[in-house]
Amino acid sequence: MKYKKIVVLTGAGVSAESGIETFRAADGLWENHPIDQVATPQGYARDPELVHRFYNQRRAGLKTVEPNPAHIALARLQEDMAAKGGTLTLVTQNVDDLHERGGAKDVIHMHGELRSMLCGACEHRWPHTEDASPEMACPDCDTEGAPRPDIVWFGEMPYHMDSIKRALADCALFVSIGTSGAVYPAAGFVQMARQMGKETLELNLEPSQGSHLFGQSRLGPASQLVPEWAQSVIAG
Ligand code: BV8
Repeated sequence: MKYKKIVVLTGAGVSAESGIETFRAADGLWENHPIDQVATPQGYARDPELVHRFYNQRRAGLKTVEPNPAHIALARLQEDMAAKGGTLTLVTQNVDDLHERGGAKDVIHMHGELRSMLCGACEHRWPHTEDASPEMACPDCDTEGAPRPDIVWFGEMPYHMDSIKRALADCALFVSIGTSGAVYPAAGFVQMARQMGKETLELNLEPSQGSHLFGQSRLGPASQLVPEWAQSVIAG
């Protein structure tokens, strides 16, 4: 096995062919909402009803989409590597559940998940797949209006950063798939990997903002590039 430990970072591009709109396709508007209205704590404080509606719509959308060959190939590679004593750590900026539904395990959702709610009062988290509203009470501390989408908004600290940094330090190869490299700290992982002497590969539809930082950059749709790459790793 050429690589015993691989870290993969995915972005909205890996779910695009499943029919989930990418973050930047709509030039700064996200399903017709300015980002600062729906993906910042200030936007939530200003209009919690609007923000809950925005996430309800995306959470409901999960029921209408399926994992694509890229999600499935990553899960298979993770399984194959584990069977040979290797590790594929899957870090995603996506808040959808397609990696899990494609078979991936221990997915690190650094920007949170649509299917989870977070209590703003007691920090309790719980699985939530239906609509949410500002009137909801926390099932743990009963505080009304405290539950919010378990999503990392702009200006908030992404989740699991310590585990991600440890995985990057331990890996032999860092692969970035379907991300524009526009949002930090995720966009900075390639720089961290390079500084630690890791091999780096980008699989993306078009050059990302960080393409020049990757040892290799392959352009094309994830549903084609990812299965091809995964096959080359298994055969390698
Ligand atoms: C932080 C959750 C610090 C929401 C998201 C000023 C003020 C405040 C902060 C900042 C600031 N300036 C900079 C920052 C930092 C900021 C940032 O990076 N801003 C950018 C815009 C400059 N980052 C943050 O705020 C982060 N937090 O810095 O905290 C801190 C420190 C101490 C203490 C407290 C805090 C938090 C960032 C997380 C924000 N939340 N999502 C939600 O999802 O509802 S980010 C959002 O962007 C999504 O998660 C998305 O995944 C992510 C990145 O976008 P991409 O996934 O890359 O998607 P995109 O559409 O951009 O690109 C898709 C790519 O796929 C394209 O390249 C396309 O070509 C390709 N593609 C398309 N189709 C295909 C394909 N590829 C292959 N196949 C295909 N078929």
